[in-house]
Amino acid sequence: MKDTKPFPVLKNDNLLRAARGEVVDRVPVWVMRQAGRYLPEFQELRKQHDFFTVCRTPELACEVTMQPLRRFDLDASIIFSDILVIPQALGLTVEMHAGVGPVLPQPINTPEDLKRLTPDGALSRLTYVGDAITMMRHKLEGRVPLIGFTGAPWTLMGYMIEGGGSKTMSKAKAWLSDHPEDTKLFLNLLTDAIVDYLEMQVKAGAQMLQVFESSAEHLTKEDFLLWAVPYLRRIRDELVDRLTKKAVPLVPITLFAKGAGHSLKEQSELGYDVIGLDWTVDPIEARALVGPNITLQGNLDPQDMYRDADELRALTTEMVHKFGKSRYIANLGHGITPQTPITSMDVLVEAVHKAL
Ligand code: 1CP
Repeated sequence: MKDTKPFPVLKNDNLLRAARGEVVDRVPVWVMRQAGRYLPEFQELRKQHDFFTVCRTPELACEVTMQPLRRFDLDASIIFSDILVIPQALGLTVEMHAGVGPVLPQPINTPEDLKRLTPDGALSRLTYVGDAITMMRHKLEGRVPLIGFTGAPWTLMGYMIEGGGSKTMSKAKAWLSDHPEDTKLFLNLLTDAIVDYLEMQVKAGAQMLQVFESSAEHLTKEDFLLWAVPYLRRIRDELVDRLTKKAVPLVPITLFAKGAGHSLKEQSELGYDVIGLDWTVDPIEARALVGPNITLQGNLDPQDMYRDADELRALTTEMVHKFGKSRYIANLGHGITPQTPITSMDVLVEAVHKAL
């Protein structure tokens, strides 16, 4: 039976206030992949359960989501899942291989293969994510907001064609020139599934959303504007439209397009509340490009987490000073890496909170 109890009142809403451009008590901080392999308790749980079993079992997904919050004074939680649950819901097999990452044994090789995808009913195969979100909202007891997320169309298309992660995305990029019309069909199909999925997450209790366009780094600026931006725009516009029509309160949305620092101005014109920056972008230049009405998120180099505490503290403080206290959410410039010393998390979080 669905849990219909009202959610606990939010106590620390600094993340949402920063996203909306309101005054914060302290600069909010969370870390991409904050639940994950650098935590021994995550590794331990993963020995007992397959990756997608964790995603599909709300109790396990909530346990893993909670793990970093038990250790660190973070200002947000992010539901444990993966961007590849959408390709799965569209009918592709996705396996998680230890030390390798996701593997799709029957990728989309040709436009003909798009017929294998099953968009009808895809959302009904993702209800477990909504169930985990609803359960997590209760378990959080209002401590911090809960973020939901999705992969963006180009990034998902890349994994679905390459059959997993790829250093070059060469096969997927070949589609852009060899099959432009089929690429549009593919990206539109993914966009539709993503809008459904995000709407479901908000209705289930997600208080903020992040769209991961992690593979933007493989595209030229011209290709990013052609093959990523229109679909990112449609995701945001259609989601806002649907939620508004159904009188569901809107939540802030973050766009994280890794490697797309060349198009910050263009990103800032898509209607997203927050733009996530990777570590290659200078905070002061980014602010000048996006203007005063967008919140920025980021962007410490994940590699800095391997420095000694004094260096990490100094770099974090310097970063926060560059961004300032208004319209800023502190984070790394990409996911925390598996070998990161756990103690660095405390140094990072404390340095952010003390910087201003
Ligand atoms: O065996 C394991 O436990 C695998 C490690 C792992 C984890 C912990 C993977 C495999 N995914 C996740 C969780 C995950 N993935 C989260 C959880 C919430 C949190 O942040 O704490 C999120 C948000 C993701 C999103 C994700 N998955 C992205 C976008 C973010 C990013 O890093 O750019 C991408 C590209 C993926 C694909 C993926 N899943 C896992 C791996 C190792 C990868 C990357 C593979 C590659 O491209 O090489």
